[in-house]
Amino acid sequence: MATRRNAGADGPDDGAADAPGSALSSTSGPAAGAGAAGAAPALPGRLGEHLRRLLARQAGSQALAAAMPANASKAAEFGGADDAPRGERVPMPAPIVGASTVSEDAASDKLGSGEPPDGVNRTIQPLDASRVDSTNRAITTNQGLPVGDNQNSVKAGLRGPTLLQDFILREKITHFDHERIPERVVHARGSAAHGYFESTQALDELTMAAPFAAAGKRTPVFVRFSTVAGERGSADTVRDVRGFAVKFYTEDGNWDIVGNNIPVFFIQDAMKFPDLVHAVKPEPHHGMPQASSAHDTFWDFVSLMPESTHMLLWQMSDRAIPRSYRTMQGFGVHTFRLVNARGDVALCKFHWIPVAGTHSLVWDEAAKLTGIDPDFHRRDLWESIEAGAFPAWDLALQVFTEAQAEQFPFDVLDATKIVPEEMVPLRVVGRLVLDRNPDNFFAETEQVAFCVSHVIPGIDFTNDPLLQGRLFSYLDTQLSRLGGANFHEIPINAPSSEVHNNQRDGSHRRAIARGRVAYEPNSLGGGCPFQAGSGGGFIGHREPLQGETLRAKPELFADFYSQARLFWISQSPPEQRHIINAFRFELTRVQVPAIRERVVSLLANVDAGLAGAVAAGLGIEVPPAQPALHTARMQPYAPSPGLSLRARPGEAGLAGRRIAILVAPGVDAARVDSICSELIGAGAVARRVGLRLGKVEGHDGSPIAVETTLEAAPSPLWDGVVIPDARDIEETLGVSDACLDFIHDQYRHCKPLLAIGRGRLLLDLSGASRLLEDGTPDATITEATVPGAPEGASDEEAIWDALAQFTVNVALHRDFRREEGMEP
Ligand code: HDE
Repeated sequence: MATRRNAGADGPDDGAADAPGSALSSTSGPAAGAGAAGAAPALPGRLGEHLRRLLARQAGSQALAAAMPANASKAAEFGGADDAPRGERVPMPAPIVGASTVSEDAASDKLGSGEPPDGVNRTIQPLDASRVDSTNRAITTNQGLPVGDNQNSVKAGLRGPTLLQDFILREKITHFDHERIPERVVHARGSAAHGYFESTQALDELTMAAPFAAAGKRTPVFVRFSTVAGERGSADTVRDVRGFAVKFYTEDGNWDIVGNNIPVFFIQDAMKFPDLVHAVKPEPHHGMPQASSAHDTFWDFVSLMPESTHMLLWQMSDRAIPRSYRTMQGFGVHTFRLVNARGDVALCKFHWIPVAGTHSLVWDEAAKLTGIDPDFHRRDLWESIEAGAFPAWDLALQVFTEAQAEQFPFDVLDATKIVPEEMVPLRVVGRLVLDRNPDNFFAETEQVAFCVSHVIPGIDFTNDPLLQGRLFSYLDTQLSRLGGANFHEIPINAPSSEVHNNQRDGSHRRAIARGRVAYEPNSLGGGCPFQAGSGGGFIGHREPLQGETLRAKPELFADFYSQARLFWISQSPPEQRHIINAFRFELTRVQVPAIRERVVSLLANVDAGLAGAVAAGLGIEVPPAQPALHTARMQPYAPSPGLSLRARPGEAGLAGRRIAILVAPGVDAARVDSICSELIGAGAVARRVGLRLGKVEGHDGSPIAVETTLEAAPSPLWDGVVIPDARDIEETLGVSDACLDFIHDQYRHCKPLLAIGRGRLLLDLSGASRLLEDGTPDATITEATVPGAPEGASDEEAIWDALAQFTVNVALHRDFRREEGMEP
């Protein structure tokens, strides 16, 4: 399969030199320079061909070096010129001149075609190049040796010891012993998917960033969601911040927005991050608690860090227990910069807005889910994509100028502050869609390496001191987590734009760099790879700086409470109640009363009602408020409705919602079937849930299949429940604690219920009230009587009307007014 190239086409003056022997030696070259070519001795066959090509390469190198008598780019490095020039380069006289070896035309199944890979990097090919499938293949060792016996190790005699010579056993076990890599220091637990970002408008007035080049342009992405505090095997539904990290594979390289589902952070300076993480992680003496902030060291630390107060309110809100990754917002958190082709710079905040709306769990449900299904969010993401209900988010930008930022009553470099939507509106510029699950969790989700420093032309940083620290941290952490400097070559991390530089070597290097040049400037590689210059390459915006080096913060950073209060007053009453309950729960778990008091003394600066309600739950008086710093000025913000989860119910309807249909003997099988089909047809995951698997007999003797049980799939797994009419339901489901608990939990978690005919009896038995605290009917409990049933006239149409009402309620997720009559 070798493709031999015509040696005569290899280069200038090939086949001629006055010192042919020097081309055969790697200790020295010819004494004469360019133009000293003479005739090559006539050697037979391959020897002659090699000599001709060696001479051609020698002459070509001389020509390249001679064409660059000095470094013409050098002058531009000095004096602060605006433009970096493109690097000087000289056309390669012939491919062989840039080759590592003149034998590169040898070909084989391993080497490839023998064609020189001029100007290409094949390590960046699509993931197809790395996918492996073993269908119809025998087991081999890692060296490709077919394994004849995968059951027995080599022994000295049937009952004898295992022999060290069994290299197959040793290879298998050694690989197994090294299967694990260090988990992420934070965000260890996560789930990811592939998809695309589609721009809805060209943003060239604002930014050169490739994904926004044209309306309708699609850029591939890989997105990883995570919790922060828990270890890799911890539960998904703990109270925690969620990571929302997006990697765009653009033609200008990878761009990562490594954000969270909460738009602010605990601390203002990277210097405090290790302290924060050590405080929230399991306490070092006994390794408890797992994945929870409800312990002494966390609250000890944050109550001494009043800048955390704003974040604490978000973290104690329902934002920290999302219903699904599909139903949470994402934020870039820091202020970034957008840069257009003219070099104009704007400031920008990134927001991801879920198309399915912002919906959360309630705490009791979240706590139960950690036992029922610790993979609740991972499963939801996976199943939604498998079912074709692709999770989607709109990308919105808040764009503002430096001049505007100077007028804000907060500092945009302070990551504990938001830019309220009332000050800078959100502008939707595209949609993110996740439509492909990974093939392999480890290779993709675990090995993906996000770095805040991965930016592209058109995106730039600000001096947010938290962001500045992150610029260093992410690259550094990948070095130890992924085992060395070549993690960018792992297929999921490789950009889809080509990589060409002079970085070499390191553990597990995949790229085989051709040629002998690994430095810049050079003439022997024709100047390549050359500096792209400010015309097409990344330079970074120019920013005037003044002042002296120091360790301190701007004064505005000291306003710890104004935006915490803004968040508080923007929450609906149920959301405020949940925040109070979360503080009470977390602080009750704290063992040191003085720490509890210190936290309440922070809250006293936010709102007296909040502090009082939390204190009441802890059985203490509200202590004096922590002293505000002398530099702090409380700002009188008006409520910002967009900060409430209720502001964005979404537009995904039933898509991905899980609905349980309880079945018992005597149920109307045909009606259950049609309800099921109707719900599935609307995108919901509707399943028949019963006391045990198998078939039950319907009211007319026809069988109906139970798909899962009340025990295996309890209430927290479902977004709504249908209780159909069934003969003798009191004696079947009505005597089951599992069933009554199921309905009771649906009720107390404020989820929609639909009860038909005698199914309504279960509402009574479970203690569900039809009336809200204020005496008005609970509109999220829908009931229908059955035609001809003794309890009242109704018709089939009424049942379908009730189902329609139920589906509207499920799309809205919950109605928290029901909670008003309940004790926490
Ligand atoms: Fe991170 N963070 N972080 N972080 N972070 C990491 O990088 C760090 C911060 C965020 O799915 C680590 O690859 C420092 C803010 C996400 O793989 C590490 C500081 C925000 C992810 C690290 C912060 C984040 C990480 C651990 C303060 C929201 C998971 C493993 C200066 C804007 C990405 C890794 C994924 C992961 C450092 C603060 C988000 C150790 C030093 C603020 C979503 O490098």
